Amino acid sequence: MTDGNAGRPGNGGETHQQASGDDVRLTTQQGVVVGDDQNTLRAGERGPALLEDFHFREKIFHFDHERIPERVVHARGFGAHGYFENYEPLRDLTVADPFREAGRRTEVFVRFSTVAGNKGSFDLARDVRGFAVKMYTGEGNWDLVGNNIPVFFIQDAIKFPDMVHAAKQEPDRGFPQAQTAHDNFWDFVSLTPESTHMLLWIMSDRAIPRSFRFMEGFGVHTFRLVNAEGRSTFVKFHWKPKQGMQSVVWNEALKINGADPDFHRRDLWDAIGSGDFPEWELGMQLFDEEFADNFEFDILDPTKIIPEEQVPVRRVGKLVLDRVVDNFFAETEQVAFCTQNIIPGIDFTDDPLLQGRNFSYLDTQLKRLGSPNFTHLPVNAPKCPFATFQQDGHMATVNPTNRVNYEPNSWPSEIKGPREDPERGFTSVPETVSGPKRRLRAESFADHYSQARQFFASQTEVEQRHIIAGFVFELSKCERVDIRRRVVAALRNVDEDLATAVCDGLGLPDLPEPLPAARETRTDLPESPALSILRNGPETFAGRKFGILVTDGVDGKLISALREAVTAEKAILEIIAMKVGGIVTADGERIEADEKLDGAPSVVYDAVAVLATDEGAAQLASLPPARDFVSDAYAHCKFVAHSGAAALFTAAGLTELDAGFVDLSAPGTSAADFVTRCREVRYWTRFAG
Ligand code: HDE
Repeated sequence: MTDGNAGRPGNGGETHQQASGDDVRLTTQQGVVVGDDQNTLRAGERGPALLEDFHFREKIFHFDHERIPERVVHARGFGAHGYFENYEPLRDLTVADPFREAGRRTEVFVRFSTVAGNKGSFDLARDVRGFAVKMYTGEGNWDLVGNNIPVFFIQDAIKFPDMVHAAKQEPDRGFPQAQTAHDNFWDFVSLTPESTHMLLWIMSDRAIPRSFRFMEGFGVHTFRLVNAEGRSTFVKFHWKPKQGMQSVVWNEALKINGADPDFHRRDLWDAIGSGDFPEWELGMQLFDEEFADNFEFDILDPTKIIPEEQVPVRRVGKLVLDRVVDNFFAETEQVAFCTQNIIPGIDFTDDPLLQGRNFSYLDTQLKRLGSPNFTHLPVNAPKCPFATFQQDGHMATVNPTNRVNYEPNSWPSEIKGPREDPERGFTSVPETVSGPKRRLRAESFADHYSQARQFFASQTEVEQRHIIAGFVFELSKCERVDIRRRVVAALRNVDEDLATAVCDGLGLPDLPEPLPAARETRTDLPESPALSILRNGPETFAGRKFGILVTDGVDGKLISALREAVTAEKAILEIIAMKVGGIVTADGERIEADEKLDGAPSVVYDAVAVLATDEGAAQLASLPPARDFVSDAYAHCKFVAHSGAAALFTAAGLTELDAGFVDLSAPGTSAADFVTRCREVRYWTRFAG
């Protein structure tokens, strides 16, 4: 017999390929060949099931235990493998293994996630995205467990359970799912002024990214790099997407969640599968004690950034994701990130949030994965040599085979086992710490509004209006008027125009008095253009998705011209038709569709085209999904190419087409020029609020 179900986890518990072939027989987990997998063993034709049916019992037993607890936060995520490639040696700064030589590659596993939703929630929640990177370095695993937003809601880890409870479903009713648009969240944050800066970020387009590929990542806390002399340099880590930044608009997010709840994971899967490997550059903001002492805010405060204009981001290498997982559960679900996983050359700072995280992540893995041996799982195991005296425990698969399980010992060298190494081993920066033992929030953490103001001021007008709309949407879902008022009262400390616009959007009868502030808001912080997505918009349409809605009888040459232009731009093209079987062009050529119209609304594309005959357009005009296709494309400021679609536009109420609409059959227009315009991604001139 061949390897059957290949049910032989090796010593490392590696995943295995499901065997297949004509002579592969189904077995139990004990290797006994199964004779009948359709019927339970029973007494009599219609009688009761028998307890001795070991195959049935094993099968059901295993099924009953398939689930493990989902992560308490960041439950919904998607992972991929890749590598980090270092640009130049950073030996003056750090001894950390990945940064030692130019061109050095380190294997990585990355998991992106939303925070609040359960495992089965939709991808386009308004939420922070996790950006967790595990680097399997030559000197141990280094986990940089970051987010796509560089600040956080709270300054002390002791508030994390409250913050997360408030954000997630309300406990009596178990909803709302994956959204902060409810009373508990806004009640908590409006009583927690330190969250204000983060609120501006999550009400901005940063919280509704177009996909994981188009967002930045941040380590959030200040860390340290340590060189061979023991000199330490402060560092903040950034991930910069090579694809550029891009977000959806909120109305699109709402619709995408219905049309394709897996929008982000599908995007990553498809991009990697098609060989369009997403890339980010690792950036470092490097600074010393002197800068830290003179900076306007405390570098240990995780509700603050250091503007890039003040400390530039040095790009030190690139992250490439080039392999999807073989098995979602084994890799994406079982991967265990721990902020405490650092390597020689990198060290923590006393950021109180980071200190608390260092406790939480190890603890939570035991709950989730059920055993202290979760490091034996292939996705979690280091890829460098490792040797410990740790043993036993549930599901131990890395087991000592000789007599010695302690040190010091005096056994001969063949069996004495590993020893510590003061030269090469990890050592902490010998920072001097002293002070009275107290529960205290540092005075240097007390300014809660100045950087929120700076963030708002650094946005384009379009982005500012999105932020205002975000606040209005979420607060309109709060039942309690006093909570809405309290948020507006806090926003008055950020920016009067913002507060007034939100107040107006909520229809409050009067502007509430500002909340008392521990520190007066600084109005002198300069704008930081790096904080805006639109000011740093992509220069290319590469990696984006273009949808063409077509009908029978259209000019095949128009489709070919668009296909050519989109492919030349390294974007993806999909054909949408009334039937998935496709259409027949004027020349009699059959073109298969990728999607049927009502399964492919324009919200899942970055730009669209409608190519129809008069008859086809009249048919489309009678279909609600077709009318939505164009009216949504219009409302979401998309570029639209068209030919012969007038009847559809009229039916959708689009009587005056603006410059974002390009008639491909008009003289002087070309598919190539149109696709070049799509590099702007949206025709914001149309934006009416
Ligand atoms: Fe997390 N966080 N976190 N967090 N976090 C978890 O660990 C926690 C925070 C982040 O894809 C948990 O394995 C505390 C900041 C990511 O597997 C848990 C505090 C940042 C992921 C936990 C924070 C993050 C997590 C839940 C406040 C950005 C997903 C499951 C002190 C820098 C990792 C798990 C993955 C996951 C605790 C705040 C990022 C419970 C106590 C700030 C990306 O341990």
